[in-house]
Amino acid sequence: MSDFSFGDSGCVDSGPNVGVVMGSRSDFETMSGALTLLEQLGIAYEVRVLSAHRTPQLLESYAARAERLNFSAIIAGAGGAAHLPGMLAAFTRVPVLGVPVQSKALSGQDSLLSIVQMPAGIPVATFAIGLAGAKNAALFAAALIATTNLTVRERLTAYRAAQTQAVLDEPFFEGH
Ligand code: RP5
Repeated sequence: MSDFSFGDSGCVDSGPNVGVVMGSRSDFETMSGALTLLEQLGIAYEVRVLSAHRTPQLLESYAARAERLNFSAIIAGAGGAAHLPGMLAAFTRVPVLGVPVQSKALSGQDSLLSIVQMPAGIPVATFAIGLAGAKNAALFAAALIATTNLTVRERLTAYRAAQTQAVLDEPFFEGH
């Protein structure tokens, strides 16, 4: 299949810590924002294309696998009638971080509302539409891992410090 369907990153600890899933190959450009950050922070992940609509059985077995492997989080991106994050959350207690992918028909409003409006009982943490959401989902997964992993904590702190410094280094700050 595709080069990103079953990929694992080479990262710190043994085995993937985070699952990154998307409803279609067409979501990859958006979800690559999460992959880049996970790599930058040295967090092991695996990537799969799974669909609530097209591969429902695979979705169920993947949720069980995530629990068996004790993933810290699943980042799930989908567009349109985006049931993937909610269905995954229904099948596993692993925290699901939902990324609404920008759809053509409704610019991602449909994706956002179908991910964020979970009825009480099965939560999905929902992020911004598109690339910003994918990046922030990865940073949020890092923050979850950082509660118990000192290495990731230090990397996340350094990432944020570098981001702050980049703003302070802007020439617009001269004379302030
Ligand atoms: C969703 O349908 C996917 O997450 C994707 O964002 C959207 C369109 O999928 P394709 O028709 O491009 O495969 O399930």
